[in-house]
Amino acid sequence: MNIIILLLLAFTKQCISTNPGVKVRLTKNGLEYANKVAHAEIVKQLQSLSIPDQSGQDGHIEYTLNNIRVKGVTPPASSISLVPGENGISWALSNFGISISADWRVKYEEGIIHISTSGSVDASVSGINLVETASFGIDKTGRPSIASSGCSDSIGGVDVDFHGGASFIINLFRGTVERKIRDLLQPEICEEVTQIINNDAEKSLATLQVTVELAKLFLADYRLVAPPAITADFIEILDKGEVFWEAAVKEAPFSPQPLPACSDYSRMVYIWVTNYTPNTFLYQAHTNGYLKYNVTKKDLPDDDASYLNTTCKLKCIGTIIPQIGQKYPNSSVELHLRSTSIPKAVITSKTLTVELDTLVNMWVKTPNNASAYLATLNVNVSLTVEPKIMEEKLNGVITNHSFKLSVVKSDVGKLHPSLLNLVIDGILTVAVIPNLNVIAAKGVELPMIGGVQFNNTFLLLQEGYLLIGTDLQYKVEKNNALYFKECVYIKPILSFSVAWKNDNYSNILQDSFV
Ligand SMILES: *[C@@H]1O[C@H](CO)[C@@H](O)[C@H](O)[C@H]1NC(C)=O
Ligand SMILES: *[C@@H]1O[C@H](CO)[C@@H](O)[C@H](O)[C@H]1NC(C)=O
Ligand SMILES: *[C@@H]1O[C@H](CO)[C@@H](O)[C@H](O)[C@H]1NC(C)=O
Ligand SMILES: *[C@@H]1O[C@H](CO)[C@@H](O)[C@H](O)[C@H]1NC(C)=O
Ligand SMILES: *[C@@H]1O[C@H](CO)[C@@H](O)[C@H](O)[C@H]1NC(C)=O
Ligand SMILES: *[C@@H]1O[C@H](CO)[C@@H](O)[C@H](O)[C@H]1NC(C)=O
Ligand SMILES: *[C@@H]1O[C@H](CO)[C@@H](O)[C@H](O)[C@H]1NC(C)=O
Ligand SMILES: CC(=O)N[C@H]1CO[C@H](CO)[C@@H](O)[C@@H]1O
Repeated sequence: MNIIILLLLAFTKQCISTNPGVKVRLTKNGLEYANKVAHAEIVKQLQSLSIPDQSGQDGHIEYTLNNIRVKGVTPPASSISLVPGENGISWALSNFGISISADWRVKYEEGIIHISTSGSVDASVSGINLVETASFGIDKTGRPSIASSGCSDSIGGVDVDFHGGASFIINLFRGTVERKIRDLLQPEICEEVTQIINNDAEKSLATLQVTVELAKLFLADYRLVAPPAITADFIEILDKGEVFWEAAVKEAPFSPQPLPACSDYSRMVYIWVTNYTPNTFLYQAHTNGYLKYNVTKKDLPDDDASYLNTTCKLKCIGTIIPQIGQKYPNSSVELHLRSTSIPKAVITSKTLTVELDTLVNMWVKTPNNASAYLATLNVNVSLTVEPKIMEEKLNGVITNHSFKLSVVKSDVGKLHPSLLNLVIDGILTVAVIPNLNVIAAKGVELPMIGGVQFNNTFLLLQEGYLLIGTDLQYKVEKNNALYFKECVYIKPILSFSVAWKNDNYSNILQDSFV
């Protein structure tokens, strides 16, 4: 269930547009898988259940209950279903049972009467059933909200058997005690569960992290643009999916296009990433002057270390464009690139390309460390990117490129376009693209929780968006239990068992003793 809750952590600001930049769909298959994982985790946690000592006082009666041992647990059967009418999900647990034994001591003091008696007790509760429905909404901050919209429970049987002390008296009233426990426990279960959903679960959703920092300068906004939508077949989370400049958060002047309907439910999870997300990144990067890059000899791989030299035996700028080599021997060329217009990511059913118009200033650094201006070019580049899913991240590799260039200005005479093309192609191939690929290979996190792996994953290019479909595989690692400790849906069932620490249950015990 954590998977569901944290899927909500997916990609938002005050919702200007209702079209999402990123959409996440969790299908019935996904829900069933989440239920399976949650159930296995419940069983595991119930096996190591411990209940702390209890004590209390009521008027003249003082009691303690210690050394509480869990003797047996019947884990509940569990199922999760979608409830479109309540815009929620419903969780059903059935046939949960627990038996404990403990030592008890009761003191009664009134005036000159002092009675102290002690013994042990065996108690069991069986056939506990629970159906809880929780509805989803959206809060003012764009985070999902949750509220209980229905709960019912029943208890099959209660069995108590006291030994030692004045047990023979108490046991005379066993039937009464058992009925009393059942009457007190039964409404408490739903009360407790409702409180967990309305308080704990809501609190944990209200503090969900909904923005993620990228490259220490950008902020990916994961807030919701609409309440989570629950249909008969899936849960859908609509995220803003916008990237901001962290130092000056400002809405991009364009909105996501609507996504076409999709009736594929075979995978557990589907994620749509529209071109809005990369385009808002490119918009912010350009308008905030981030798309600047100086290519110097430091950027060259060893094999091409002399490419920017003006003097060399074979192939370098100085031999490709002889007038540079002649005017500035033994020097090194630098290219200062910056974007001149907002770059665009274009997704079609065949390719993902990034169109980038740049201005390139060429400088030369002479042996006495002076800088001299060479020329200014317009270089408009188109990069073909192949998107990939690796280790649950979306990354890419630039597989092809093309560009158009024109000379804006030259201080080294007429520059021959075909030779310049050769130089720029060389710079792109040996310096710019390899460096971009290093960044692209790092990948971006998909709106998905930790602790799951993808299986049977596909990635599809469509007009205007990427579609990722995948099954999930819960990673069986020790510290994964952590995720489920946080899991609000596990709590209700555990609370049945550990509820004794709640004062209300102390009352039950007390009443039983009385
Ligand atoms: C590129 O080099 C120029 C001149 O040395 C410098 O002013 C500029 O800040 C550099 N730009 C980047 C992005 O390093
Ligand atoms: C290229 O220039 C650098 C100094 O800028 C020099 O160390 C290196 O030897 C040169 N490479 C070739 C092949 O001439
Ligand atoms: C370039 O460097 C070489 C080797 O250091 C030197 O022999 C040559 O004279 C230099 N050329 C000029 C024009 O400085
Ligand atoms: C060249 O200038 C840079 C700073 O512009 C400096 O860091 C470097 O040490 C200088 N190199 C030489 C050989 O003077
Ligand atoms: C790479 O781009 C060039 C120029 O646009 C094109 O002719 C070529 O077919 C492309 N190659 C591949 C493998 O797509
Ligand atoms: C590159 O794009 C700019 C607009 O960003 C345009 O003015 C220029 O003509 C283009 N240059 C080439 C060579 O296509
Ligand atoms: C991945 O999916 C295949 C095909 O459905 C299945 O056989 C395999 O068990 C799955 N792997 C894991 C680790 O779940
Ligand atoms: C019925 C009853 O006693 N309810 C109490 C349960 O415990 C909470 C706090 O522990 C009280 O606020 C309720 O009044």
